[in-house]
Amino acid sequence: MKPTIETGNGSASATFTRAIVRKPGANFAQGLTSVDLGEPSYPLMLHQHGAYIDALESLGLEVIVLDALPGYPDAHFVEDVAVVTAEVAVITHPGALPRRGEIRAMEPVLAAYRPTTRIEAPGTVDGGDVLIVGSHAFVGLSERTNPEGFRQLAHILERHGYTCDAIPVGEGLHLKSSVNAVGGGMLLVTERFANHEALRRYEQIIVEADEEYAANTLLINGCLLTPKGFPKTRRRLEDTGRKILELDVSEARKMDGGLTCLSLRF
Ligand code: CIR
Repeated sequence: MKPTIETGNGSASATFTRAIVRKPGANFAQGLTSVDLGEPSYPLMLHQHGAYIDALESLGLEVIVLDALPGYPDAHFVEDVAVVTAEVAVITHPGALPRRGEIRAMEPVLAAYRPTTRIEAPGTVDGGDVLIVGSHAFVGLSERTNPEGFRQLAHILERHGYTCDAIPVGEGLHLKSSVNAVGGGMLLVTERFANHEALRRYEQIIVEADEEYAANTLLINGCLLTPKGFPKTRRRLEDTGRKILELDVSEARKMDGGLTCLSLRF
């Protein structure tokens, strides 16, 4: 029987025991970004990344910290290179060409914990587009994840008892930029996704337009990690009764990243 599942990138276990993170490289500001929020600071990025690791450890996770990957300034956004469930680690074929080489460094790490399998070209998938809630996977179709990638991923996950839905992402980088699970079968969604057919059966907390970034909130072992600086969303999250940890991820945000993308949890 499949274990009770809250959510993940996702791992299908209710309780995460491990996370993989990668130290940001000194060249992290040369990564891909679509926003102009000022010059990223490497010392501050390292500090915020350290606080992120501390938060994961405080929630009982063993954190595997990989070294920065020379030549891959986005490689600390490890979520995009794999989809890890209780049964399998799917190594993705990232949608962005400059990030494709990151998978070579992640596959042997995950092979120590799970059987691995791969998304193959012409399929592309970024882990940031994959949200697993219970035994259901929502997969964003985005600039990074294409229909063929979805088809391959669904084929793999369905063999392990999951059902899958494809959801067009439209604007925004990934599905999880806009939709995340906050426990108890509840979703945190931006207004744009609130009425989406596939999401309607879930109770929803709707993030207000001026706090959209806070939709990238991460549920770990009953605690919600949420980005610092979004008071209205924080208050709504407090209503769930869950413990809240606020983390400043200003430097990851400058590079289109956030709380979910900085780790693989399983
Ligand atoms: C990229 O564009 O690929 C990186 N700069 C940001 C990736 C963020 N990943 C995520 O949200 N899962």
